Amino acid sequence: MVVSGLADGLRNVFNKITRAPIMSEQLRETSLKELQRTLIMSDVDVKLVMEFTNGIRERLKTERLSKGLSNKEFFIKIVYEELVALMGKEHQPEIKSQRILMVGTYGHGKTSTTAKLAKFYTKRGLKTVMITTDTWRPAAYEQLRQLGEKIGVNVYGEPESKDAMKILKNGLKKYGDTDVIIVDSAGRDSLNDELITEIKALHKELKPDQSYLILGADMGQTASKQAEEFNSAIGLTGIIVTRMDSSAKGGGALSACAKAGVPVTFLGIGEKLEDLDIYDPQRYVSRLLGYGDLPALMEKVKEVAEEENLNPEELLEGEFTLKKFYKQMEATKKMGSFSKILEQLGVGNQVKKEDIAQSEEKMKTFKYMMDSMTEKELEDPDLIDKKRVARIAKGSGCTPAEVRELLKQFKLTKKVFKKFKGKKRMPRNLQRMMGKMGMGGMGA
Ligand SMILES: Nc1nc2c(ncn2[C@@H]2O[C@H](COP(=O)(O)OP(=O)(O)O)[C@@H](O)[C@H]2O)c(=O)[nH]1
Ligand SMILES: [Mg+2]
Repeated sequence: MVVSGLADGLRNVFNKITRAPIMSEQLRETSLKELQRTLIMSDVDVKLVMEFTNGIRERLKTERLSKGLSNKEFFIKIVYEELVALMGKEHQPEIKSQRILMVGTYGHGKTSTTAKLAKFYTKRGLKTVMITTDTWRPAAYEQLRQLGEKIGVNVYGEPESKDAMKILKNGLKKYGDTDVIIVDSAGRDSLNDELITEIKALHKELKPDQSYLILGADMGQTASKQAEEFNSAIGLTGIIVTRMDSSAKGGGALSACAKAGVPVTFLGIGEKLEDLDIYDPQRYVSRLLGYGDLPALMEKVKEVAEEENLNPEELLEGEFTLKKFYKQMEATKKMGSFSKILEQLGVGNQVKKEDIAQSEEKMKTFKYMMDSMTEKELEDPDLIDKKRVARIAKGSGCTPAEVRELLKQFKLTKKVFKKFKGKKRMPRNLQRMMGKMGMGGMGA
């Protein structure tokens, strides 16, 4: 997908946030202003842009900071989610027999997209035929015939005929029982009464399962007007936005379609027949931001935050034992992978890879040692004298020095926890602090 002004603008905003020491109110406001400017420049409707930033402000006010996320990360998460929402919903094409009517004005890629879709369904094992009812363009039939030849798909047309309805009827007579029937209709320079009458008649005859409007990304926000007009004429089931690879107004077109209430189903992303993407706003936004698999990463962030499920209050209850110490370390380890994810996003603290590897190694040996301890020792490590250290070392295949290190780490951590004990409310960032503490202590 083309790196448009939208992509550059968004990346700039995110980079500024990443580089800033903290997420100040000022940074938040300048970021929101920058986002507005960038979206408007990409031809997103001003009203939509205002709703977008107001939505972000509202969420920042009302939503609790997610577990384990810093203010910066939280901000970026919300901006990302709102951008995705602005661009509409994900499409899941049904891979089954169906009739598709392609409509639109001239030159937006109706004919090429007809062939792209034919290739799409053929590849998925469905027998497909293309029928062209374009009696307006002299070479319409020839264009489709050549495309059909390339992908081995039958094409029906009557190059000499001027009667679109008749062509459709004949085509259906011949190919009516084909799994997927795609009808490429004629366009006009603009949507006029004549075109509406024609596509209404074709629509009535074909009874399509899908009626797709083909729009070039260069339409930007004016896409919504055409979407509304075609929609009220024949009831669209979807829009295919083409030339996403060569227009900076793609964001405007996509948000306009979402606003018009007609789902975007596919994207044309090039001139070749395989240049067709199933529409997925998450993927689109991720690409804009330059994060290849941001949705996957966000999913991981969520998972880690949930899995972590570490309740600091619970850790503080009663005596701080080795078991609790281990639980805290495990959380720390997850924090490690969490930091790694955020680092990939470009927003996390820089955690050195060696630190993570080292701490994971340590976690393993700590675990072996703890497995060699008795329940009593785990509950009350003060019991562990020199003799017991030797026994634990032998049992776990570690050195006595390593066992002593574990006990030392434990005592240090216990001390910190004692400080918090009795305090009703934990500092919000205790988990992060514990994470850092654990990482630092173990990695050093
Ligand atoms: N770069 C790019 N060009 C496209 C895309 N879709 C169609 N085109 C080009 O747009 C031009 C018009 O396409 P065509 O299918 O004939 O449009 P129609 O008049 O709506 O049938 C052709 O040169 C296509 O190769 C796309 O997604 N990306
Ligand atoms: Mg055409």
